[in-house]
Parts: sequence; structure tokens; C-alpha cells
Amino acid sequence: MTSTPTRSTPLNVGLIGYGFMGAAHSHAWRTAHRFFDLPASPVLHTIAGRTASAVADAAEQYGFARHTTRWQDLIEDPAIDVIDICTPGDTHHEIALAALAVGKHVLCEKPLANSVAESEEMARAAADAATRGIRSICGFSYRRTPALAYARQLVADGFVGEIRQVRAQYLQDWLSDADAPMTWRLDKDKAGSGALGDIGAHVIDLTQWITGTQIDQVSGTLATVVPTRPAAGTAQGLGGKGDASGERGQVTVDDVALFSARFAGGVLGAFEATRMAQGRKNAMRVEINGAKGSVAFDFERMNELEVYDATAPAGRQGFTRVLTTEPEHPYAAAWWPTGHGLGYEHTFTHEIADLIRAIGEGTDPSPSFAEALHVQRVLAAVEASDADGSRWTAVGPQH
Ligand code: SOE
Repeated sequence: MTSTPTRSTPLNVGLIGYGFMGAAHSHAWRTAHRFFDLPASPVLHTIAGRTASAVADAAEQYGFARHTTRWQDLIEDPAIDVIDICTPGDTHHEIALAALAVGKHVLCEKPLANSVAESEEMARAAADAATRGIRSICGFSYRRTPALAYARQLVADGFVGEIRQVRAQYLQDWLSDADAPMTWRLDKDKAGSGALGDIGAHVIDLTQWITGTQIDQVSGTLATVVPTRPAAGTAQGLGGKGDASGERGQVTVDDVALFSARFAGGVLGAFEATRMAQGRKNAMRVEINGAKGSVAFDFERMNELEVYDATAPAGRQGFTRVLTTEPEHPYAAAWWPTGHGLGYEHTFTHEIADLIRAIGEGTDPSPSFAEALHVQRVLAAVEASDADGSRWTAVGPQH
């Protein structure tokens, strides 16, 4: 990118991974500058992926000009400005370090990596690169849900008053069928952890971001409810149908993660992450209870925020459903007329719009790798606590 960016300045994107996240990010890179006024226009330059035929199909479907089976080609190509990492967690560290070392901006899917040690190295490299004008961001995309960004504003403006309690759940059901097939998300070597890191990480990040405080201590319990699954099967969405008559593979991650958390300052939080909650499809719920009111959110109704004002006259108190589709709400003005609503994909479009703006303006986008490192430390502390009889465990560099 040139040093004086304008709306038509090209920003060449190299994206690695063509699965669920590859599709979501590609859509966002294609759309962001068409709805937001940004200091650059992304060009879908090259996509990399493991399997030649699949990456060729993905390039055509998602709109990339080139494709390759070697992610290193993207790092070595001086034309590429941004590396977008949409691969399983076991590859984030190597790819991000390589990209930052050659001066490319990085968007890395969450969780940042598969261990605290890897995440620390990534956070150090990102901080060092930032001194040279290289930007990095971790893909906690739900921060860019208008209702959640609005909840954060309300909390910061004092609407809920002093925070008394935090409640967070991320409930899905795609692993309820014991014969859903093995995938990389069930393999600790590839994914780092199960429900905990895949979806629990989102609510850890969100509650810290909305409350403006970090989690200091946790007491956790993890369970693998279905220990083996068909090794072969037909993928469908996140799960699919396994071949129940064939060989079974070992599940090496948690299916269910429950933990209590103590935030800095002492506020308690109750957390639940599961992919076994029949009927809950993507119920990512956050509730903040304060001295003066509450805010409550459920992603299955992502265009709404429930707000409760305890200072309203007695007799008129009660949760109010605020439709967060209005120009007063974060991100909403760029889209549709009043009340028309947004979807899952818009959270990624907002994330990428914010990243492009940060690159153009020379500012550091959030969540930084340092913020994502703290989430990684919380994940590690929950695992350490579970291994130690759910003992209260400090979140810190020791894991
Ligand atoms: C990506 O942000 C992600 O966390 C996926 O990895 C989960 O599987 C999905 O259900 C929510 O989004």
C-alpha cells in the first residue's frame, strides 16, 4: 500500500484456509469497502489451502485471482500487504511470525494459538512489528456485533452502574449426535482445546471487553461426553454424519466447559461453553448485571439487546428489547434502513473494515495479539484448574 492511502488504494490480501472462516473472511474482504468509507480497497489477491482442487474451487467461489497449496508463497510475494490466517490453531504461530517478519499486516483467527508460549511469542512479534507500522488483529469477530458493541457503550457510559455479576454462555448442539464424525476441531493437537477454545474463547474476550476488566482467577471443569467418533463421514456445517459402522477415532478435547471466573476488582462470572446443548444452535449469551441495571444479549436474536433500567419508576420496570438496527447503534448506519437487520457475516465485515481503517490511519486495531494472549492465558488456567480438581487458579504467565 502507498503511504498516502485513499479509497481507491489497493490492499492486496493473501488468505490462508478455505473452510468456514475462509468463506466468512472472503465475504468480508469483498464487501467492507462497498459499505464503509475506507482508506483502501481490498483486492482478493491469492488464497492458499492444503488441497489443490479444493483451493482452486475456493479461489473461484470466493473471488481470489490466484491460488496455491503453499502458504509460504503468500509470505514470499512482495505484492501481498495483508495475511489473513483462517487455518486451525496449530499453524497460527508459524504463519503469523513469518508474515510479521517480512512486514505484512496480519489478521489471525481466534484463539490466537494453541498454547500460551506460542501466543506470547506472537504478541511480542506483533508489538515489535507495530513499531514499524505493521498492524495485527485477532479475529474475535463478535465484538463487532452492533448489539454487543452497544452493550459495551452502555456499560462504559454507566448505564448499568457498578458491575455486580457477569453471566456468559456459548451453547451449540452440533456434537450432540454421538456419530457425528471426527474433525480437526476434536483433535487437541490441531485445535488446542474443544468447546473451551473454539467458542468459550469468544465469551471470555467479550465479557472482558464489555466490562473493561480482565479475568484474574478461574475454577473450571471440562468433560468429554463422547470419547470416540467415526473416523470417516460426510461433513455438513460444523458437524455432519459419520460412518457409524467403520473405525472410530479418539476425541482429545472437551465437549463441555464450565467455569467460574473472578474479574480484576472481584466481580464473579459464570461461564458455560458446550457443543452438546440440543436445540441451541448458536446461543452466544452475555449478561451484565449492575447496581443500576442490566444488559443481556443472545446471538440467536443478534439484532436485539435487552436492557433493564433499575432507576425507572417502580411499576414501569422491566427488560426492554432494543432493536440495534438504527443509525445510533455501532456499524448499523452503513447498512439498511431502519429495522432491516444484519447477520453473522456482518460481524466479519465490520472487523475487516476496522482493520483497513487502522492500516490506513496508522493506528493499532483491537483486539491486539496482547489482548488475545490474555484470553489464551484464561483458557490455559481453566485447563490447569480442571486438571487440579477445579481448584481456583490464577491467570498469568505460569501456564
Ligand atoms: C470462529 O470465530 C468461530 O469461533 C468458529 O471457530 C466456531 O466454531 C463458531 O461456531 C463460532 O465462530
